[in-house]
Amino acid sequence: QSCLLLGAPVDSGKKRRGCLMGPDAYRTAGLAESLSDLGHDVRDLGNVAPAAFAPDETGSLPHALNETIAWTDALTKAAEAAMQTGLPIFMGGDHSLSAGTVAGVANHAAALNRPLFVLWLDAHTDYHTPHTTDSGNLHGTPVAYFTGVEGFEGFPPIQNPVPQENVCMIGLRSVDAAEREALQATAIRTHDMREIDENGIAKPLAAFLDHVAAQNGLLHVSLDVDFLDPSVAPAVGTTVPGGATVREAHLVMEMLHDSGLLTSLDLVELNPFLDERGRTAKLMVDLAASALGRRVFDRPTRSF
Ligand code: DIR
Ligand code: MN
Ligand code: MN
Ligand code: MN
Repeated sequence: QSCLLLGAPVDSGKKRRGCLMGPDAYRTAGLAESLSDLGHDVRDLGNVAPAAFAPDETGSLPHALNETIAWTDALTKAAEAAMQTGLPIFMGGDHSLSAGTVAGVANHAAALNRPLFVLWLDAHTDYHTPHTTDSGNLHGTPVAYFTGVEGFEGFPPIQNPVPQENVCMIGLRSVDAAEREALQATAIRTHDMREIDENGIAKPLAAFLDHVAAQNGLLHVSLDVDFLDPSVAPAVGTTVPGGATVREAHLVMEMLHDSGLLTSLDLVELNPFLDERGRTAKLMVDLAASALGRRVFDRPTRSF
């Protein structure tokens, strides 16, 4: 498989800085080498740059709106172009980058006349709009943007909104009141950590993957570092206790590989400034490797 690495050093989606160092942390942790070792053809296309933007006033709400819009514009185009030539892996950068990557991937899927599905692995639902956010942090808004919710004035108009029923969220444990209320009126598939505790993580994922396969869909996966438990992945500004274990996360990635459905991947919210000697960066690299075929033993058939 042809894997394309694109750096997206987006740091405008929240006030705490450091995610701009993410792409270089993934490079340092050996992402390209890990995927090459699996037999993939890997090309690092360097970092995407935002379109020109008017400077944001400090203290404006939402935070850094113009800069985030400029990133959304640039990443939409970069993602759509990259989809023509391989499986893009977007090395973030905070989660506001997914407004652009998913919009671009959705344009590509529409051109192929195939449906796009999104797997959202996150403690958070990121379903705010710029009008409902309490924090003013736009990294809490990308899912609303790419599913076509109104309230994103100034952003590139979404050309191909992802249907609600094509979005599956796993790992949820921090949902703001406005998000919960809005989400409950949607067909988005939400799986909180309690459900994972009760039934395991394979069950909801297998059901979603079967659905994607039945629809001949493309599958974009957005992996937020805070999907993981902070004890194993401390390098993120919005840690929430009670997250996925190392094995739960690898199982998700291994099942994704077995499914053969993955067509694009975001690695988001890594803040290397908060890391412990690169351990979170290395875990994220290992998870990406599992998604691209690293395994202990082959499995003859899907065993879930
Ligand atoms: C929170 C945090 N819901 C907000 N969102 C995060 O600021 O709107 N998403 N951290 O990953
Ligand atoms: Mn997120
Ligand atoms: Mn879209
Ligand atoms: Mn999160």
